[in-house]
Amino acid sequence: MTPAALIFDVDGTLAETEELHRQAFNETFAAFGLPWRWDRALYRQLLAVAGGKERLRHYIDAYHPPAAAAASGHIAALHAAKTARYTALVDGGAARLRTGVCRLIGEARGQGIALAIATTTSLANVEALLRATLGQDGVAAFTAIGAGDMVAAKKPAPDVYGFVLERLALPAGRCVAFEDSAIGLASALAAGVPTVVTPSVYTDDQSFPGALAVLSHLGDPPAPYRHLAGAGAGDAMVDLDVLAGWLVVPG
Ligand code: XBP
Ligand code: MG
Repeated sequence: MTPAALIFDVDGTLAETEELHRQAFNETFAAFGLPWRWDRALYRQLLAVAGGKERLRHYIDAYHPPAAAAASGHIAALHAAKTARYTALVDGGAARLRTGVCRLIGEARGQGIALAIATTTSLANVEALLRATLGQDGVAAFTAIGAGDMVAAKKPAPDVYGFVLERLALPAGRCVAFEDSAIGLASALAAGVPTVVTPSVYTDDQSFPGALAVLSHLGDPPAPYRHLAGAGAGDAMVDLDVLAGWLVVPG
């Protein structure tokens, strides 16, 4: 069954953006005079909490960093400054789409298959990334965008997928989600959306039970994916025909 819509996670899935988020957080801490620095090992742990504001709150509560009391009342301001830094990095061309993403999005657009976004990151970040990588009409190519605080509970809760499915007016089982993390997979599966996982630099140590397929990336003709688990052992890239073969026709 050809999918009726493709729903993409953003960070780690469309592009390897987490190092840019980390850089934006650290530059913001320095600009606010906070003696905090998130190195890669710490950031890997902090990514267990989705959403920048939630991650900051968790860091303050769980790690008791210096100046936490003064900073706790300013999480919204810290996060707004971080978003401005992140979008400036992306506007400047610092992010590029992962292998196969542009090809699959182009194929879906060509065949009139709906595209959607389900992410915990802020809407401004999503729009900056889509514009920087797909061009000025990149945002308009997506029928539905679920982002940031549009829902009450972030991933791993299913809310953002529920939000997007409602706007697409499609049943979950006719769509395919693309995620890079265990919490993203949990969110999509809890909403009933079959999910392809392409682990990213910060999630390559996680496991993905219940995924339709786990692949190194979506693949392109000169760069076949590495099959990691589930469907797709004999294929080289994910396209609409391949996805149609993986989707179970509802009985
Ligand atoms: C990944 C995230 C995000 C970003 C930070 O989102 O957890 O929180 O790290 O984004 P996803 P904000 O994989 O769902 O795209 O600072 O804008 O919240
Ligand atoms: Mg992600």
